[in-house]
Amino acid sequence: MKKFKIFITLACIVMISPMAFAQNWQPAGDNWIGKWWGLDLITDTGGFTTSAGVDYLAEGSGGLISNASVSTRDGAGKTTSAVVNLPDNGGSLAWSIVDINTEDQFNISTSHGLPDGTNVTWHGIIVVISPDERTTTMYPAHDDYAQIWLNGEQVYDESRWTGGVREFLTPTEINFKAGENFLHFKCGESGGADYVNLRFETTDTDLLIAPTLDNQFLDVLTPVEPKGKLAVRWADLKRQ
Ligand SMILES: [Ca+2]
Ligand SMILES: [Ca+2]
Repeated sequence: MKKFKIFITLACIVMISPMAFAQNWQPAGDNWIGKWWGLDLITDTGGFTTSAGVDYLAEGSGGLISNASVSTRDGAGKTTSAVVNLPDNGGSLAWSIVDINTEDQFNISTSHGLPDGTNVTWHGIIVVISPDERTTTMYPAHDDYAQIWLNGEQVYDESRWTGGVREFLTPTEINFKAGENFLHFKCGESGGADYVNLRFETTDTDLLIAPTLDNQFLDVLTPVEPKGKLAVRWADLKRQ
């Protein structure tokens, strides 16, 4: 009888929230986000003051994507095929699932296999699925200069490093739409420690974040056009 009740309860939960159970979403709340859809590091930037003023994504893709556009579904979708070609800043750069150690003061470097890079810039994208429209707070930690775009708009611009890998200077109010929200985090490093980190409000435990814990990114989303090219590319991504 007890087993039957558990079965019925689980069956009801699965029917009510199929998305929540279908994927191993990254947890939100007070968890620092460990998986990103990241670009290979931009190199030889000349330091964070310079790199903050350059849109490497637009420059390297001939305008196909940009800092702002990859914080939208359309632009994020194009990252699966857009080449970011920067001959003087690392060459032909590719996007992939990037794991950061959220306790490592050098996670910009170590997330891309370097011990301690200098004059590099990190780019990462996540999707946050919100059950409702809400105003909440994000807590970015970074070393050095961080810029963040959400749903096509820049929402953060802070040149000062924050003092530690899980320390923040400027908690920032943001608005989520119900459904998918795309966030792009860019961070320019000059020297010494280099880290990025982000979490939302501790009460935001109902947010769902991708890349998922099993390394799925855009292919976990409901395709706009099930038979369209984007959907095909997302499926291709899943197979890689
Ligand atoms: Ca630094
Ligand atoms: Ca460094």
